[in-house]
Amino acid sequence: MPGNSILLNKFANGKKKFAPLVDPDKFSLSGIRGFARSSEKAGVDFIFYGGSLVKENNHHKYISVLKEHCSAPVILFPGNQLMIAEDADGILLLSLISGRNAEMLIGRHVVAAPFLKRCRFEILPTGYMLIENGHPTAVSYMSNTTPIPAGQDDIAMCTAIAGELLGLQLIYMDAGSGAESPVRLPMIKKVKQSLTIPLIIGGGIRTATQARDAARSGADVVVVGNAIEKDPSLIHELCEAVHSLDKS
Ligand code: 1GP
Repeated sequence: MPGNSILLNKFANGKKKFAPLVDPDKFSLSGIRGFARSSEKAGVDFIFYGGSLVKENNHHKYISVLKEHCSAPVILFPGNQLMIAEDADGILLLSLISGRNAEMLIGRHVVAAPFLKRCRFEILPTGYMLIENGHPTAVSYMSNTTPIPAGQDDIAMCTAIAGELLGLQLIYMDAGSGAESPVRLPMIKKVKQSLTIPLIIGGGIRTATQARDAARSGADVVVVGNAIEKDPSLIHELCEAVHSLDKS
């Protein structure tokens, strides 16, 4: 486990958290600025930064703008090793434990390891689990892996437990960007009950009700990307919906 665990402690502080996801390819520089300002105003807990296929290499500039206008830590959610940007506060070092593609379980990590070792940011070892949602997503195609079937809660639970036993520090269950439907609530509940490490949920969440339900079912962190890209004003209500559970 990395020595410096300020971010990890923040993930594990027992409070419900909201993280908007920025796919840098989908934002102009002024769009990123607006996004950062809205995130600051809404009081988001983290900004996740990345995507399964990022074509531009403007990370230095974009992350500086995010950090200039928002105090929330910026955490890389990398699709590949080209997305390692030192300006971030941390990186989800993803091992795709729902799949059986050795490259995604360990191969890419070997290539990235010497660079990661030199980076000053915090490394968050994360068990990444793709959950099927009705149609193929960019991430299942790009990772060449089959997601866990939507109704197979026991497989999801056992995969998450295996991830924790292997020493991973976070579990991220993702229905995939733009998923038709989010991860089902009974699956979130079952996985959460079996874990002692924080659970991140994302993919296909579009409304405040869906965000609140995911958090209420056990998500420690709720992640939303697409819906905010389409309607940036949503960031406030999504964040408020997740945070409201700590007040009730
Ligand atoms: C994708 O979990 C994230 O990896 C967010 O998904 O873009 O569908 O919100 P959306």
